[in-house]
Amino acid sequence: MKNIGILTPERLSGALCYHSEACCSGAAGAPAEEPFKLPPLAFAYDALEPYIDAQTVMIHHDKHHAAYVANLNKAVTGFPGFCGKSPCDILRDLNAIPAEIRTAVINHGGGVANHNFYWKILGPDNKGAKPKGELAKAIDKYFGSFSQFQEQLTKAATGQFGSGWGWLTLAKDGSLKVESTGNQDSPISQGREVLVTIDVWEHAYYLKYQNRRPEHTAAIWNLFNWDFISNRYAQLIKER
Ligand code: MN3
Repeated sequence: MKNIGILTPERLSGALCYHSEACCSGAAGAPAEEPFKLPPLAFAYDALEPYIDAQTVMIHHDKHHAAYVANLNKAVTGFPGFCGKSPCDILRDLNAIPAEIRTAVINHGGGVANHNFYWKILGPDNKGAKPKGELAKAIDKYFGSFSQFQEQLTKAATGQFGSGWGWLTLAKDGSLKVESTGNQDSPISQGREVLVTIDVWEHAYYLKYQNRRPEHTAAIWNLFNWDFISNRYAQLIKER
């Protein structure tokens, strides 16, 4: 059984952790491009209506997500070794990050990786969709049923104090876990793979839901792309 930690999400399911391939090509060590890029959205701003409104999607992606990318590029400026690495690769080994920029890279790199993943698992027309195949079986095994899993993840996301994220993660031993993290911390840094996430920073829902976080965490279940998530899980366990 291979260690699941060696898999890169890019290999499994496309550019979950977007970075620039061209950044290493500058002369005399000067990067030709900044190492990290903002992945474009795969859908229109209004595609997630009525559950997430167009203005929220636009500001969330074009301003907040973009700012994490810009700030991550700024943080690593002058530090070699980031070129060609994805934010996920970097977050898997926090001790390898130079101490003086470690906090900035955890915060902004987490912001980049978490949002890259967030936009990947959401999409229109997923209302009523459910996990499929091996993932459906694993959810039943570890949580009892889909509805019990849904209840646990909703509770973890809603109950996260302050800003953060709710997650479904896959541990190295193959078990599934519902958890939450504060700020932009990623379960990737704890050796787990991420499968589902709910962003509970206020910027993710405030324009439409104001202080009503539970309404947002209930509505987002209409948007999860279970085909993508189930395929990703199947690939992750196949490679182990
Ligand atoms: Mn966010």
